[in-house]
Amino acid sequence: MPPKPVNVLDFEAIAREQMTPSAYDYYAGGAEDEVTLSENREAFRRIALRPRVLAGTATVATDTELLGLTLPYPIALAPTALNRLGHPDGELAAARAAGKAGALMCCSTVSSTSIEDIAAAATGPLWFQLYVYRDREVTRDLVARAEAAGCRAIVLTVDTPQLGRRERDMRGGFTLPAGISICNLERYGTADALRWSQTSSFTEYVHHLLDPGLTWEAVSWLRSITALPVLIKGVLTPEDAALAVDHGASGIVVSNHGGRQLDGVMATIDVLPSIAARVAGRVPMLMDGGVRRGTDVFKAVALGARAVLIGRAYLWGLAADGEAGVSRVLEMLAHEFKLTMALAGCPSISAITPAHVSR
Ligand code: FNR
Ligand code: LAC
Repeated sequence: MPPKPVNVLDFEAIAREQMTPSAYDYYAGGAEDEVTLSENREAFRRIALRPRVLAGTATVATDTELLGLTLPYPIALAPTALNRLGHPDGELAAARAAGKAGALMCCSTVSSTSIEDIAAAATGPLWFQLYVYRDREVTRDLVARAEAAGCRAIVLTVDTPQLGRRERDMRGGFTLPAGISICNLERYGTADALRWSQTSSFTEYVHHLLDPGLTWEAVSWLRSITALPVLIKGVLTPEDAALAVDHGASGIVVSNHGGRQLDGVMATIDVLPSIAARVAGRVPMLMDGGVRRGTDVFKAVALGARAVLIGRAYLWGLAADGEAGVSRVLEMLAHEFKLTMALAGCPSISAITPAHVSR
């Protein structure tokens, strides 16, 4: 590997050199003008820290409780499609790295490795991210398989009734390279998946297969077919957060899909406080979007997140150096977060409060 990466941004530079341009663009890109993609980062930069001193931080504890799990730190792997675009070991490398750290990995429906194979490689906790297919029997079976594989929660993504316009992918004609497929879906008849892999775009795949007309009914339906906790991913307003709680969600993921769906929405870290106020601790809240530094994790926790999910950050580690790269990214972020806690005067997670940031 080229020069030793010392932070997540270094990993992105290495990944960019090593990946094909179209795979890099699929990972890195956002929708349309990528306003939200850059806002997710900019918004973190606008928030300043308010450190307290002489707070006794010789030891700092980062362990975090989340829906029955004890995590080593409030950083988990976000569901991201097609990890084998980044590295031949794909999701298996990610699962092994997460497992070694005891970190939580949320597996994507549209992974390039089946949920069964990921679960066999995993030694840490897994969640399953669900896309609802037009065919509810396929969807029901996906949920049953996730349960059977040992996943501890279902994360229903609700911001993708259609795919956002990813113009980098349109320009680059993004398609699946030979040998990579959406493994979880293969057994239901490969026609659509095959057609996509040979000739058409990811947009077309989503358009053909995913249900574009979901309503809150889907949440009730999902809760009726599984005993696992259901989290709702893609909430950006207090109104929808309240509806999610009313419909029995066990948790909320404040997310704009990393700026890949509706361009022009607010940065997630900016909407977090108002959503936290409405949810008022009734269910745990997670957030994702733009997390590249331990200070970002700290800001998210200060503003009400129980944990953050990292998408591109781990994908850059994966693309640069497989399992070892994902491990390094987790270590870097965990180390930076712990250092931030020490320097900000917070010996434990519960000591981090909104008063530790200035907006
Ligand atoms: C995603 N994301 C995503 N979300 C989801 O619910 N299901 C999925 O299959 C995917 N796939 C996916 C692929 C790639 C390449 C990226 C970058 C993202 C969104 C992901 O879970 C998360 O919301 C964002 O990645 C968070 O932003 P950052 O951390 O990438 O800035
Ligand atoms: C994406 C979909 C798969 O963001 O969630 O590409």
